[in-house]
Amino acid sequence: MVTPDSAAWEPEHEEDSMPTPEIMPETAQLFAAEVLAGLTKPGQKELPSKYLYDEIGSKLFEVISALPEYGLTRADERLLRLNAHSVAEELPGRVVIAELGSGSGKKTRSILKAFSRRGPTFYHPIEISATALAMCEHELSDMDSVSIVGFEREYLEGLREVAARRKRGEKILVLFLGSTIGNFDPPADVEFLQKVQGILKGGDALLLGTDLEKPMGQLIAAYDDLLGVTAAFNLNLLARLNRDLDADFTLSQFKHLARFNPETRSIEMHLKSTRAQTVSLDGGRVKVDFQDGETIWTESSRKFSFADLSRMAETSGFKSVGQWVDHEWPFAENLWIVK
Ligand code: AVJ
Repeated sequence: MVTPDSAAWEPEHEEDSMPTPEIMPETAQLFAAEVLAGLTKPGQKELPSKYLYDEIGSKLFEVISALPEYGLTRADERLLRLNAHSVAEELPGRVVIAELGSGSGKKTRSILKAFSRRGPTFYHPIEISATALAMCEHELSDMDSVSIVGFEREYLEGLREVAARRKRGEKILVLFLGSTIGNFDPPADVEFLQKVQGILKGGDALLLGTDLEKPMGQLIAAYDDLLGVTAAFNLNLLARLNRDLDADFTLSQFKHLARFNPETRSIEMHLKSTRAQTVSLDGGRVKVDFQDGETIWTESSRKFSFADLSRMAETSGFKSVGQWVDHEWPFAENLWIVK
């Protein structure tokens, strides 16, 4: 794992013997700042969904992925398993693989396998969650012809690092799987893809996993499962603020809510305050008032149409060269090349 050169970051320790920190110092500052901004902003309170994935959240997401109601991860994995070779065929030559949000690393295996048949392969998972990064490095450590160098960074920062290390003649393939792009509300989705494109060069590629539109009932069931795992995943965000930001949320006074927003065609997760209450953060230095029934918006998960996908490729400077679709759980892998 590569860690930034920061004076605050115990430089006297060796990287290998160092315990994996939950969060880097500058990442921790951004975390506190973004949480505060989201909870004190006028109107709809919100928390960035990227903070759902601390150790407990990452593990709960693994469980969600195994639930019968939630077919997204299995569809993603199926598509990659069946089509990894077709993806590799589209990208001849030397290819370095960078992944935005490594997750557990499980679905990446088939892609790495397809590329490593050609020879030694470099893989750079980029993650702000130390837990997810460690899970991924562990999961893939048996792949002898794959060298893993992970970056505990924000996506774009990590990708810039990968691009800066590029050797002559190498192409970069960026994996952005699991429909994480659906968590970026328009126009942030296209703006993000434009930034990715801007870091890359002509001929580099993006493999983008996108969840497709499906009946609302199926979506509600997937994001409000009967066992309450998604509810726990969502509520854990408040537990995390209690742990990491010295907050005092009473978890029993917030309720998980999943609702479909037809305007944005996304499933939204909220945490609803079941009474009027005041919560303190930072050991009492910050107070946040909640009205009875007021919600914190914690995630949007957009469901895409094929028209959305072609428009997104076009406006972000990519050319689509392949698309693979799962029909059991409508989902698409899209292979785009930088124009
Ligand atoms: C991992 C971002 C794809 O949006 O479906 C699962 C996260 N949230 N259940 C999604 C999630 C609630 C998930 N992604």
